[in-house]
Amino acid sequence: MTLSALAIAALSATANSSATPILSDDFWLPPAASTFADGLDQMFNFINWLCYFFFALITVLMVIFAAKYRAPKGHTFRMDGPTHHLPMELTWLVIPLILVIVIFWLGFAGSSRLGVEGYVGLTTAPRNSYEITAVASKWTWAFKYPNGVVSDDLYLPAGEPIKITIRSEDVLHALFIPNFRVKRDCVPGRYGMVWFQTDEPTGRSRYHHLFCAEYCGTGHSNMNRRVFVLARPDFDAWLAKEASWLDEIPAEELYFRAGPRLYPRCQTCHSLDGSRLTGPSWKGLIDRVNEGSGKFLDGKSYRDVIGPGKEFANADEYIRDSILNPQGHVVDTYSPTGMSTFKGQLNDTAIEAIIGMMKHLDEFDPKTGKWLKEGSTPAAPATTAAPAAGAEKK
Ligand code: HEC
Ligand SMILES: [Cu+2]
Repeated sequence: MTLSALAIAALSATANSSATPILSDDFWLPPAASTFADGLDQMFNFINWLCYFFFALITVLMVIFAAKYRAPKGHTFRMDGPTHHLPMELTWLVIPLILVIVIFWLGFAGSSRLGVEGYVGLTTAPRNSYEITAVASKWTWAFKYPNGVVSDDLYLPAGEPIKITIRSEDVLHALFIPNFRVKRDCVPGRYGMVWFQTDEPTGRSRYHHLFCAEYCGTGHSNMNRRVFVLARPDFDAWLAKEASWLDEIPAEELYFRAGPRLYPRCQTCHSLDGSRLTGPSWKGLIDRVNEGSGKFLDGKSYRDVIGPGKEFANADEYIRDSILNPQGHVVDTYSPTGMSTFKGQLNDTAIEAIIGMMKHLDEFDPKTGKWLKEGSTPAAPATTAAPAAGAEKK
């Protein structure tokens, strides 16, 4: 699969076909969709116009003076010109000083009268904030909710402060939601935080853009996500549904109903058609494992670790371990740091669904991971990413 085909496949796999992004018709800035966005925009505009003003003033005066005081032919320079002009020096000291103090004060402390939130306010989340954790990894986001739900897209309750704790599983990423005016680095080994409040629900038909704003490798652009803002009751319904969607699927339907919804999390690195991406293709994986023919970086073969009485009794156990503990046995010719663990993100049922999908790979579209027999059963599986699930029964 070429990179662009991969990108398109990844996009179509995560996009809720009908939802459209909320964009701006303003030349300068994206829509202001959080409570402090307007104040920050005013601040931005103030500094911006201040710069234009002084740029124009200085340039115009420079041109005028250059013309007016240009040296005529044969001019000899006077060396006894004025060296000081106190009122003028005070003017160009005091005016910029006042401006810089105003900019610093508004930027640091903010002003409730002007509706500008400063650095202090932006970095102190209200106590009653709704808390979500955003985990960035190459090349996906996992948004974790208090009840254990993990979502690919970000769903938010409208009209209350939201605090997002940010961390990275591997390299430097950055969480950027332009419409909310929030952007924060995800530094490996550290926690970051943004908070904001957005009052207007988008519903499920429109969304705000969310980006990774730090170039983090070839799959960087696969980290675009959607932010849906729902009224509290709808949000609660979505959250409850997400918590149970896997459990509601009968075991024998798991691999084709849940598999394609989980596969987008693996898609940037694992193809289904045999092509080599960051990780080994899933095509033929089960055979490699069953025959024991594969090799690991440390020279051992699959035969050495998989089989009765060995480290893994069977293929399922090995694959499960590869997902929860990718560094345990690294596949030959691949990077030991190529995959981050899915511990805490995929439960046993989810892993069972993925293994089932690997075992029935011929039933899935090798490009998109869609189940090819869709429509042949009354219960059509969802093929979008997990979070779109809530949209179906509404
Ligand atoms: C960022 C890239 C990346 C993502 C995302 C990723 N993997 Fe991997 N995966 C790798 C790499 C690299 C390897 C080979 C190195 C190793 O074994 O750790 C690998 C190896 C594996 C293996 C062992 C394959 C073999 O041939 O023995 C399995 C199974 C696996 N991944 C499952 C998954 C599943 C399931 C997901 C999604 C839930 C996933 N991976 C997401 C990069 C990734
Ligand atoms: Cu990134």
